[in-house]
Amino acid sequence: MERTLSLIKPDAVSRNLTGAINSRFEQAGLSIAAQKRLLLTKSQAEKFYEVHQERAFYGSLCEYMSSAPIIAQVLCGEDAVSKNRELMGATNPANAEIGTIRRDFGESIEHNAVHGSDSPENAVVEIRFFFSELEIIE
Ligand code: IDP
Ligand code: MG
Repeated sequence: MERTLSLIKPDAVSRNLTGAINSRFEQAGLSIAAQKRLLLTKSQAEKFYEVHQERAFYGSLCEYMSSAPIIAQVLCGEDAVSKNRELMGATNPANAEIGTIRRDFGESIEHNAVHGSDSPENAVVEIRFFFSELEIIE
């Protein structure tokens, strides 16, 4: 069993797509081991995305991610990190394969519906950012 951090981003939460996105995870065999709705502060978003701080889109991304509620969740299952990345599709919805979450629900390269950890090592760090061990029930 592996864990990954998933975020349903403001664009998708505000369009009531949480259930539709969660059903993609569950149909693919990923369980939701923890889930909560939260509104990040700008500085929390900056901390979460600090690896991108040199990128041109960093300011806009952090502004966006703190603009409205998100859903944070821990997905759990075999190869959860790579399975979730496959379900998500490419960063830019326009380049994502048909049937992926970003292709079907993303609005733009920034407003692309979901975040998913990109490695098991980063998943541990990202899960710890949002959840205590007590909140994760596999
Ligand atoms: P990922 O989410 O597919 O791992 P990253 O390169 O880690 O993609 O970028 C993090 C997030 O930053 C993306 O999901 C997207 O919301 C945003 N982003 C990435 N590239 C751009 C860009 O060129 N313009 C605006 N936003 C971007
Ligand atoms: Mg990334």
